[in-house]
Amino acid sequence: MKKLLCVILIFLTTGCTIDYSNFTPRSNIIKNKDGTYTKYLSKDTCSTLEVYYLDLKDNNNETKIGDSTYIKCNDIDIIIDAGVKNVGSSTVVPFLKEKVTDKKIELVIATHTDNDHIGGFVGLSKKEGVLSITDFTYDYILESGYVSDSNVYSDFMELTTKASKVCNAYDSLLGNNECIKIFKIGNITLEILDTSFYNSQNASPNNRSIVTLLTYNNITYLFPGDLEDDEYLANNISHVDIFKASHHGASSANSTSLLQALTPEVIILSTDGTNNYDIPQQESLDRMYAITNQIYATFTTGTIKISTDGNTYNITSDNLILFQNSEWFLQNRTLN
Ligand SMILES: [Ca+2]
Repeated sequence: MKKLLCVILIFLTTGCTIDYSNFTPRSNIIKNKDGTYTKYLSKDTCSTLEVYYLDLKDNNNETKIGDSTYIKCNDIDIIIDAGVKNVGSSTVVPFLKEKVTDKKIELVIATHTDNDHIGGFVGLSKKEGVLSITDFTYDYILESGYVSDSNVYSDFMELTTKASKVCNAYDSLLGNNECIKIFKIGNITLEILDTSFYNSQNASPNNRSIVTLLTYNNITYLFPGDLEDDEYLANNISHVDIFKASHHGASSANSTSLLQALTPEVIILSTDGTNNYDIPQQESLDRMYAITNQIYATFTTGTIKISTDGNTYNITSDNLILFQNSEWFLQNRTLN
């Protein structure tokens, strides 16, 4: 009783000034029956969901191999990966400054620790990357949980402290620490899919990639990072409409089993055509063209935008050309 009187006295003497400015209603997070969590980034759906596959140009205007995908629905902004350090500063940061009008990125996903995925979060200096944009705030960061000994990884992890919450893939899949498995924007869902590797200490960084599936009514997009050993995923997934080829289209990923499970209508290759790995190789292209002819590569088209109202989708870019009709393909690959 004495304690209660003290609380009342403090309440009265401070003039009842309670600051609600940082108050986040708990009702936007739901615990599911299986122990996982769903978070509503917004209760409202947008009329048009926009997904951009960025052509990652450095400060010499040359495309570099890497991944960066930006998702927008009204004021909800999601970025998946940010390319290497240079393109993060030269391409991704200016792009986000233009697109993220409310200066708040609700969700950042770093699929795995390779430099061509997390370098751009750090940028050319730690003040010039995607996680250091002036006046921007970052609500939630999802990272793979793989502990790398690289400098870019330690710089990236240092910057994650800017976010309100940071979770790894394994905790998200299980609902540990109230980490989120399913993000919702109205009836749009972005779900983390199991790959069997999120808690595997022996798995490579590529296989530790966080895989996410974006669904807006009838239209689906898959973002697999650089996952290479895709048997588990292939056995647990069905058709998607738009598939960002895994590992930039490398033949070490994108198995026939996965492609046959997905039967994608559209495949996006986020690569540069000049890298030392010869990606995308003829072998993986043969597997992809056995499924679909609608394949586009960011380095031949420029940044690709695929927008949807949930029923149909629309693909645009500055130079939209099917990969098989591009100069690069005609000089370097064949349709078998
Ligand atoms: Ca926002």
